[in-house]
Amino acid sequence: MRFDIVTLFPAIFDGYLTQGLLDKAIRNELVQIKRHDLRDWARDNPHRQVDDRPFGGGPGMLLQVEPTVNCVEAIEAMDDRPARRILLTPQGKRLDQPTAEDLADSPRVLLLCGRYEGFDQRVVDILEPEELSIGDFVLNGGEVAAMVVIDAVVRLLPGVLGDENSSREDSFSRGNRLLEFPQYTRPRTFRGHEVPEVLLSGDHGRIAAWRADQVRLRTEQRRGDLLR
Ligand code: 6GU
Repeated sequence: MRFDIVTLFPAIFDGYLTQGLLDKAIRNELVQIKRHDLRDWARDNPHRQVDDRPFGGGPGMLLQVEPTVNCVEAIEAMDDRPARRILLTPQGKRLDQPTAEDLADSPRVLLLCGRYEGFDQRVVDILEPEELSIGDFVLNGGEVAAMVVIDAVVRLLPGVLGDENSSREDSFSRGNRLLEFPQYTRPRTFRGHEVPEVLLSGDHGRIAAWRADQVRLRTEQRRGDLLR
C-alpha cells in the first residue's frame, strides 16, 4: 500500500515514520509513505508562496487552488494505482475503525493536509476528495490527523502486527463493538493492589467468563452508546 502526503511541513512526519511499527512496516516494504511539499508546486514567486487572503475578507489565509490541484495531479501520475483522495479537515466525516478498515483495502491513499483557514473551496469542487476529521476539536493543521489515519490503517495491513497481536479483534472494528478487558502482569501485588485472583487460578473457563463480564461492564459504564 502507498500513502502520499501533501503538506507544507513534511518534516513534521520525520520522527513518527522512523520509530516502532511504522519504521518496521516501511523497511519491510509493507507500506510506502511519500511526502510532498506543496511549495514545490508554487507558481513562480520568490517565497514559493502557496497561500493568499480570502475574497470577501476575514481572518487568516487560504491554500490556493492552482498549486494544490497541480500537485495532486502530478502525484497521482507517479503511480498507476488509483488513489483514494482524502482531505483532512474538522469539517469532515469522523474517522472510525470501519473507515480505517476500508482504507486498508485500498492500494493507494492520498492525504491532503490543510493549514491556516484551509483550502480554497475549488480544491474540493475539482478534486472531490473524501473529507475526514479525527474529532470535534480544531488542530493547527491536518498533519497530526494524517498521522492518525496512517497509524490506524497501517496496523491493519497484513504482516504489520504479528499473529500474537492480531488487529482483527480490536475494539470498534466491524467484528467487535466492545471495549477491552483489563490486563495485569507481574508483580502480583503493588502498593496493596492485587491482581484479580481468577487470573492466577489457571482455570481457563473461569478466566474467559471473567473477561467477558469485564468487557460488558466496562462497555456499559463507559460507552453505553456502543451497545445500542
Ligand atoms: Cl482532520 N484537521 C484539523 N485542522 N483539525 C482537526 C481535524 C483535522 N480533525 C479534528 N480537528
